Order: sequence, then structure tokens, then C-alpha cells
Amino acid sequence: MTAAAPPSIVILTGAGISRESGLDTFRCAGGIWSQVRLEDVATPDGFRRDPARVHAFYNARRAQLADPAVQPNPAHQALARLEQEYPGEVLLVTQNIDDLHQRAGSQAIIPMHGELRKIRCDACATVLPWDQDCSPQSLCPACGNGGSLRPHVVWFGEMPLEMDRIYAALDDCGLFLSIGTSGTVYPAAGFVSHLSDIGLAHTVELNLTPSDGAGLFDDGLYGPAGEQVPALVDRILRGDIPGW
Ligand code: BV8
Repeated sequence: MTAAAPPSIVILTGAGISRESGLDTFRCAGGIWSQVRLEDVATPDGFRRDPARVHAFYNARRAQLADPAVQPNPAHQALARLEQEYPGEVLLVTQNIDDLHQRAGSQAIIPMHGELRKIRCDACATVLPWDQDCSPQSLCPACGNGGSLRPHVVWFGEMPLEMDRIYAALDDCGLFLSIGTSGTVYPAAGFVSHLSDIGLAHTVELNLTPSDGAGLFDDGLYGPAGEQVPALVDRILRGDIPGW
């Protein structure tokens, strides 16, 4: 008689988990969407209207990742430790396009909104690592085409990546953690309601303050991710999660 496998864990992260690494969030005071209109820089129409402006927006954010001051924080590191030490499956679904989860050592990651350090060619559909600035004059290294490169980022109105794989993992999980997200952007914001409908997973929100969707979760832990996430990972690894 083989022992039942421990329940799988799905984790959703948002910009709040990278805040203590020095990266801006979107909707907190002074956040990215208070500095620039999302319609101008995070939509296909905005890119069609002014590709140079959109490239400049992502070039600045990409360059920030190369700043030695921007490092994974204890929250990123704790999630990597959870994946390494938890005996069951752990899948990290991130809305973030920074590379801090990867640099912290997490491996089972789905960057559902794309990745800042990758570029995509609209002419040949190639996705390539990309760390320098990009412009409408940049040539695709794969097909040589000019003017067809765009950030490998999911804009509003575009389908997030690997949704089938994400829903399959959600439908199979026993624990869902939502960390550092305002729960504003769909379909990610709908994951917790999807889980409540099927009633199998224990759901926990970890955020600086309760999000508008806090009431959708079974439990909530509030405060800086750098403190809350390592403490919760320790409890999970000790098997000390009430209600789960
Ligand atoms: C799509 C680009 C359809 C990358 C982003 C219902 C269903 C489906 C779609 C919709 C729907 N209703 C509306 C829509 C459309 C839209 C949407 O959701 N609009 C919103 C504004 C209402 N959704 C879409 O367009 C999505 N696509 O649905 O396609 C489709 C169907 C068929 C065929 C084709 C298409 C695409 C969504 C992705 C858009 N791209 N960004 C980039 O530039 O980064 S979204 C953007 O918001 C970022 O990716 C970001 O990750 C995401 C979510 O934001 P958060 O991460 O939550 O950040 P935020 O600042 O909001 O919150 C931070 C939180 O952290 C706060 O709560 C704060 O308290 C907390 N915090 C702060 N400090 C700390 C902390 N927590 C802990 N510790 C701290 N220290």
C-alpha cells in the first residue's frame, strides 16, 4: 500500500512579492500605472500607435533587472525552498515579468504574463533571450527582419500563456497561495473563485493589506511578503496549516 502523495500546491504571485527587491508595483501609491497609462504601453493598440514608446517603457524595466541592487528577496527564496523541500508538487504561476523567481532558484514556474528578458518576433514567432534595449529598428536575430520585434509580454486583450496547464494544476491542487497581488487583473484574479467553485483546495491570501477579493479566500496573512512568506513556508514544511 503506497502512501498517498502529499497534496499539490499552486502559488500565484504578483508585483507585491518583488516590491522589497526594489521593483515598483502597478496600483500602489506611486505605482507604474500612476506614472504611465496602461493603454499607451501595455496594449497591442498602444504598440501599434507608438512602438518606440512601448520599447522604451520595457527597456527601462529590463535595464532595472541588471541593477545589482535588484535581487531576489526572502519571499522569492522561501518559495524556491518550498519547491525543493516539499514532498509534493509545487507550481509557481507568476504574473510578474521580472526574473527574480528564476534567480531565487524556483524551477516549476509559469510566467503567465510573459518575461521581460525575452523578445518575440512577429514575423517568425521566435522567442529569444534579450537583455539589451530594443527598438523598431532592431533586427530579429532569427529571421533578420526589421521592425517585427516586441517584448515577450502579455498585454491587455491578449491571452495569458499556458492557461490550460494552469487550470489543470488548479483543479488538482490541495493548497492555493496568492501572494502580493491586488487581484485586479483577469484571468489570474479569477483563480480563487474557480477553486471555491470546485471546493477542493484550501486558499490563502498573503498580501501587504487585504485585497478587495480577500473575502474569497479561506485564510489571509497580511504584512510584507519578505516576512509572511518564509514564515508560512516553514509552517507548510512542518505540516502546520490549520484547515488544510
Ligand atoms: C485577457 C503586462 C482575453 C506585463 C499585464 C474577465 C475575464 C478575462 C479578462 C478580463 C475580464 N475582465 C477584464 C478583462 C480584461 C483584462 C483585465 O483583467 N482588466 C482589468 C484591469 C479589469 N485582462 C486581460 O486583458 C488579460 N487578457 O483576458 O485576454 C482573451 C480571450 C481570448 C483571446 C485573446 C484574449 C491580460 C492580462 C495581462 C495584462 N498584462 N501586464 C507588464 O507590463 O508587467 S497586467 C499587470 O497587472 C501586470 O502583469 C501585473 O502582474 C498584473 C496584476 O497586478 P499585480 O501584480 O496584482 O500588481 P498590483 O500593483 O495591482 O498589486 C500589488 C499588490 O501587492 C497590492 O495588493 C499590494 O498591497 C501588494 N504589496 C505591495 N507591497 C507588498 C505587497 N504585498 C506583500 N509584500 C509587499 N511588500
